[in-house]
Amino acid sequence: MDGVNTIPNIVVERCLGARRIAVLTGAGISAESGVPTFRDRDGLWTKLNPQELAFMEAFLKNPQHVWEWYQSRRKVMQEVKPNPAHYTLAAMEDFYPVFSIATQNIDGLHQRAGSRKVFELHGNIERNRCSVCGRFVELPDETAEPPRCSCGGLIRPDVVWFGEMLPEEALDSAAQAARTAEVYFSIGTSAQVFPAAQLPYDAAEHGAFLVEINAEPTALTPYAHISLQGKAGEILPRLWRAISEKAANG
Ligand code: BJW
Ligand code: ZN
Repeated sequence: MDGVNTIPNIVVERCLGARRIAVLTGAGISAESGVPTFRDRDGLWTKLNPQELAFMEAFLKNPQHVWEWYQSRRKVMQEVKPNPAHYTLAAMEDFYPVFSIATQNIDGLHQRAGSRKVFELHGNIERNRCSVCGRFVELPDETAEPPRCSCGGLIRPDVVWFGEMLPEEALDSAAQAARTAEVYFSIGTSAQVFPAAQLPYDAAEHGAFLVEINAEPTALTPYAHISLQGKAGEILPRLWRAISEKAANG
């Protein structure tokens, strides 16, 4: 089995003593569902150039190219299913009085696993909006090229590209959750993309016990109180089992 086998007692204790838990997730939590990550060994950005795909300038220069990439990723994301990491977080939400997930993922897998309080920091690939007036538009799955809005603007996926602001309400809610959490989890993110990557630091600065769960060390690792290295889909269920057993047996 990969990674840590035993969950350190301090993590179990801190989780048991907490009423407010907040979580940041990234591409790594969906990797075991079959959604590609961005920056690790087989990540998308090792094969594809983000400058050509994840900037508004790229979309305006070659809308068809960007549209086709998102259509192919939509197909992948519609076909995959949540994994034990998503389901564990959904179960935890039922246990804690205050529990929320800020996700950088656009795949909707947390909601499909049953999580209710999810702040989508980078949008959702299932939605489309006008790149000029912002109007949301429903489109058939097989739409082969980016249509035009009634205002003349090109329709784009409702995701956040580099240089764009994050949805204000989601970011504010995520920041508030980070500042008030007693335990903060950073799961499956390389912690390189801001402002999302700032959240765990803010949480720790405001007194949260910071736990990282990631397949490999990241820039955040030295700042985490505990860093659990391995697959989220294995570590999270193990952690939740340890918490539940301790809660039952004292
Ligand atoms: C596992 C695992 C398993 C694997 N279990 N773990 C210089 C120039 C231009 C901009 C900037 C700049 N310097 C800073 C900026 C700002 C920029 C930024 O931070 N850039 C950095 C890269 C330097 N940020 C922005 O531009 C943001 N907006 C912003 O700041 O607005 C203000 C502003 C306005 C004007 C000018 C400048 C600033 C927006 C960021 C938008 C990011 N968009 C993307 C694409 C979204 C849509 C899509 O998916 O197509 O979001 S990029 C991509 O990265 C995607 C992700 O959400 C995001 C984060 O990636 P994540 O989730 O961390 O994935 P990975 O792959 O990096 O890491 C996965 C980890 O999981 C790895 O560590 C694995 O080991 C691990 N793992 N399997 C556990 N089973
Ligand atoms: Zn429009």
